Amino acid sequence: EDWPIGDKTTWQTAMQAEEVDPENTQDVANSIVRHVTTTLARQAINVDTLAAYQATALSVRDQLLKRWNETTGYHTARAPKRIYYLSIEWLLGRSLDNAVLNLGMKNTYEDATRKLGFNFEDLIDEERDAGLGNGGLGRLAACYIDSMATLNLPGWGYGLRYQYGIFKQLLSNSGEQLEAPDPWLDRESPWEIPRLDVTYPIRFYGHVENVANSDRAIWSGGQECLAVAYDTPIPGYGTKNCANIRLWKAVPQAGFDLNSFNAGNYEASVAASSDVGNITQVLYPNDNMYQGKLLRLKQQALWTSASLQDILRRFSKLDRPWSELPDYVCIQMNDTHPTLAIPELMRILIDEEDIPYSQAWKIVTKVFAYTNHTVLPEALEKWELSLFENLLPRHLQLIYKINYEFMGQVAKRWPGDMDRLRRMSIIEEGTPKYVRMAYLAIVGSFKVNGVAELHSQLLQSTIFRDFVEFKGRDFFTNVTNGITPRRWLLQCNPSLAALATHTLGSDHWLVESKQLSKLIPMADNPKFREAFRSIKQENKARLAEVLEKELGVSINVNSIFAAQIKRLHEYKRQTLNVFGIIARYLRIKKASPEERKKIQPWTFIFAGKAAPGYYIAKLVIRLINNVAKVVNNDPAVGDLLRVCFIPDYSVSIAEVLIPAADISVQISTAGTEASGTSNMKLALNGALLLGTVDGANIEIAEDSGEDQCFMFGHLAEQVQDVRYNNSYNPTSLEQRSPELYEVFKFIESGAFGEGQIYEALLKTVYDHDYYLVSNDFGSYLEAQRLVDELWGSDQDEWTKKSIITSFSMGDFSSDRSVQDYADGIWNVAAERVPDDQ
Ligand code: B1H
Repeated sequence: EDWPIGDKTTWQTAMQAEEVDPENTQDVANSIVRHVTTTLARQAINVDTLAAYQATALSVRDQLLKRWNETTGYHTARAPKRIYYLSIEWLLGRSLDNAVLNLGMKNTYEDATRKLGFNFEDLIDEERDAGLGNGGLGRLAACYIDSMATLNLPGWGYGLRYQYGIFKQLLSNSGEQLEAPDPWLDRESPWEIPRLDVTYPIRFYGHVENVANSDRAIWSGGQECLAVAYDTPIPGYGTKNCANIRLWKAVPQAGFDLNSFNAGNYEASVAASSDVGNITQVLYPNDNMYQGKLLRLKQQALWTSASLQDILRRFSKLDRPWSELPDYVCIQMNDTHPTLAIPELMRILIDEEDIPYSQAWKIVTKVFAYTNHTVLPEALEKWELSLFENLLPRHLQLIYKINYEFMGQVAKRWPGDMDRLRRMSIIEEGTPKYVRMAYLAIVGSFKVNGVAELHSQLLQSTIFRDFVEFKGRDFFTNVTNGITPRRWLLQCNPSLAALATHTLGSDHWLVESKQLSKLIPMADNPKFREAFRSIKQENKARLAEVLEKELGVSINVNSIFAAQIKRLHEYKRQTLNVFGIIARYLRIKKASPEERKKIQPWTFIFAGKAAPGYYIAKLVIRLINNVAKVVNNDPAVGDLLRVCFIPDYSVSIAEVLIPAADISVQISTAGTEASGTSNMKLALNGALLLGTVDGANIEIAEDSGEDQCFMFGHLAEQVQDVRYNNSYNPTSLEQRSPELYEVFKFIESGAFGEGQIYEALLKTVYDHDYYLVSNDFGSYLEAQRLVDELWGSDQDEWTKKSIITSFSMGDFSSDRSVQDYADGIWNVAAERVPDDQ
């Protein structure tokens, strides 16, 4: 075959000279030192740990790029159907350790860096987290791209390259959350490849002219800017395949205004261009909470338009008719944030490709699928119509048309049912009017899914009920979330991973996680139990050291480590946890020496951020920290109780915390947590579930067996009634829960700083108690009592349950989730790059 350019032998010899043998320490050292001397322009005498990290990361990046190129080349040649995962959040964390593990080069890199005078673990710690997400939704995208690469699926992610990720959380002396910017790109990221040549024009505002006798319109004027691509290669495990996340940065249109010599307004035009750069400045720090800000709508518009232009450019090169787009392209929408992609694809097909409306709609509705992540009403996106009309006039016009056609179909099916039309309309009538993004996403998609069994059921019986009647049951489906076992076992808990590999005689479980279940019988093997227990103990000791150093709290490593690590939100009920701690504290203080012997030692660990504008969530942080101060310094407590709030929770902190937990605290009000994923990570690392019957807790309890779990609280089906009673047949808090009443009186007495501070927080429980804190408090304490009993009476039995839990989690691998998507929704197949490629 032809060589595309220059002399083939010269090219190939040059490429071979660059080859690094993955087992050859000197090869790897050469590659690191080459970056020290050239890319970083330093001498050996001048290399500190940071520089060593940078050179090492650049060397690993070279390996990734080789695979990236091979994968891209192979997929371009094969032209398979591709999956595009659109997520406004990518919570990647660090990349170095994960990359060398997935490449199978960790040992070589450890050896090479040691020979160069560095400790690989120290280099890992130099990396800043890529915190381009809030919580579960953003981390899910990161796990899914890891699985797409590992499963050899031709998949790309698309998102935004925020200059500032999730804010840095600091704590004031009074225990309050403070927010500081996270300048994660200050020393540049070795993991991103700027593609300054891959840019697309984006338009905002302007006006629309309809073309007579055509569905077309011409949208012009307004403000134009550019989206520039930055790629992050994501290596699969045990394969050459490498996926890609393409993140967009907003920049001013080249030459726009700046080149006009006669404008006489040089400074104003420079200022106007910097305005555009604002668009991708910062991640919105809300989790499960919608905030209708214009800048966020601009982010969504830029991201969806650039991604679609990129996807369509790739499709165009195949030279296939537009009607075949759905045979080559599937777009998965991670929540409603990318829903603008639906009218944007319509706009491109109709206005730019001159395809009639009805034909365009047929194509569009075969391309998109939508994942819903929440039933909480305050999280459902609905944009004020006026905002839309101004910024995206053509898109609004198309949405009107889409809604008009849709309403016509509903009216035909249910003649005269005006209430149904009002309920199902994409446009919410009233003052002001809104665009309901979830409805637009449903109408424009071929499949909609929830993220755990219960959640998918609830979607169908509550917020999307009308749409189930209209679209039929098969239109809605479930794909239970998952987590990557590479990061969340192999990387974060290497000793446990090694024990699994050693006992199974193979590390195949890393790509076939169901294999882990073969280890369940080892729960009956005393030697294995001892090995498992000592690993947990080491992980606890490692965490205890961090807690003592960072928080100055003494830790009893033989206490029950109970972790509640997640965003602060009323529905997640960190309140239940902290009120339970206060009740325990009161009990310890009152206990006789005899009673005291029965109380087991606990260390309660919290970590998580509150949205900066979420007053109640911030009050909860303040309460936790002030309870910690009192409890941790009361000599009467002895070593029976500690409370730790670890500031600035992140993926890297999770990696230290999760392997050390004995108890996983998952206590959301039933029916509110769509899935949860920290529940899976903690269980995989052997923590027993203390949880409500909610989200994926239910499936975790099913798979590990109820015997292994401590479940409590009202069921989802009971919540409505209890809530109704709390509001309309109110009983006093004292009647609902005497234990909680006592806790409240104690808080109000000023035990944790002036009682008034917490008034607004306590009032939410006194009054409506929307999240059933008082209604579940008694059974929560009872569940804790059962934990105490097991821990105190039978450590061996505890370890058995821990082993069973851990190795029953095979089904919660994101490989299983992504394979479910590939088979049940995307209809895409693996395209593995051949080893000899
Ligand atoms: C989840 C969100 C979310 N659900 C709006 N919804 C956002 C909604 O910035 N916003 O506007 C941001 C995030 N996040 C979480 O998704 C669920 O609460 C978890 O239960 C679930 O495990 C996770 C992944 O599916």
